[in-house]
Amino acid sequence: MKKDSALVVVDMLYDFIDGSMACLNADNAVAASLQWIDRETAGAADLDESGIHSTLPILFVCDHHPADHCSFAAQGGPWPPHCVQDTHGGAIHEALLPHAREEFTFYKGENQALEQYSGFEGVNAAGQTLGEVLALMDIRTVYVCGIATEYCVRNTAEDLLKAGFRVTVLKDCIAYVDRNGHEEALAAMKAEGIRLA
Ligand code: VGL
Ligand code: ZN
Repeated sequence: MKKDSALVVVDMLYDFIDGSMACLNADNAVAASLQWIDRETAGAADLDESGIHSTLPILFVCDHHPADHCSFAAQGGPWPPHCVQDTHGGAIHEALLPHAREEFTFYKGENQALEQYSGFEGVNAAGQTLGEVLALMDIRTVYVCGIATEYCVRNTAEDLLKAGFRVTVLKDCIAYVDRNGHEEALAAMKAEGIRLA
């Protein structure tokens, strides 16, 4: 793994895995993401004292909605309630959690009145955006895994590409709402210049 690479894990949160919006392939995507991380960091003598890899920064995007978010059906939106702040459904899957650190965790969808599928402008506890933190670390190549292909994975990958990053979506490490939608989103991303690996 080159020094200028990072992994962005999008919405690997319980509501998208086995909760109110459980997505297809979610269990496989979690397992495959862990395998990818293990493979890419194998042999790298880069664990800091808290067991975090310094040569492969892993950044997490988290849907993080207020209970009356505009995207929920009760407010006329398309989705059931999901990823409500401070609920289990909004928590990162426990198998991935050891890789998460606060300054690399970015929240989106916090504004009641705003749908936000892209993690690019998600903010961490210090108020920095994902885009800012990647730029500060001189990251040029971003690998993306997570949920859902058609929504947050696609929007995040596209915004990263627009911002000038080389972007690779890990196609075995993503889960989706609908299989056809997943295939269409992959084809569209590929046509736009996002790599699939
Ligand atoms: C997402 C629908 C609603 C996603 C988030 O993570 O793709 N999809 N909120
Ligand atoms: Zn959402």
